[in-house]
Amino acid sequence: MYEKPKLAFELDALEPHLDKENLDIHYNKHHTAYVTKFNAAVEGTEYADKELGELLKDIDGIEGDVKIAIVNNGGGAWNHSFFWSVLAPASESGEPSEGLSSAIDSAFGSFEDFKKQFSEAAVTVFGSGWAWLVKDSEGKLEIMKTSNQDSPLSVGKTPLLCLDVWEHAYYLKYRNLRPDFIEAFFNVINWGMVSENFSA
Ligand code: MN3
Repeated sequence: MYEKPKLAFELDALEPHLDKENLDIHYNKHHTAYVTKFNAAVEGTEYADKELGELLKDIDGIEGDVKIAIVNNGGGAWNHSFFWSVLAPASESGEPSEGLSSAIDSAFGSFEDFKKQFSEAAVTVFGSGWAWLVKDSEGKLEIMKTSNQDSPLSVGKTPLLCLDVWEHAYYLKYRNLRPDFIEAFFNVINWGMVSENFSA
């Protein structure tokens, strides 16, 4: 049984960058739906008591309809939980740790170059999906995009930061202006958590 984590901030705490109404629907409706459907799909199966992140890592060993449910609804449950964890009110956003900062510099050139490349990835996700900062098994950073609710865990990457660019993530406030949503997101990144993810 997967349980949706509580938000570490109030629904209006990311205003004006991420608005309360959209966050409310996103967290309380969309995320809840993924969790409910995932739990229903694995109930009574051998996967019911497995840790969701481990299921997504080992997805190649799973077959049939339950695999599709784990990828789509399990992925949706995990991705959103992770997304909330890397958000923070602008006043608590902080900065990347020294270690993460130098890894960003060596992978992308500078923080500004990283921001540009991450934003470009997020803008160019076609249809629904996510942009990610991940590290590979050797600790090297890269930016990747996934479609729908696919997880970097399923291709051996460790997520450090992500951005949901499904229209449901931003449409109430930003309408068709995904680039404005991406720019706003950079104000409410929980760099403390991203740095922890990097050094873990
Ligand atoms: Mn979403």
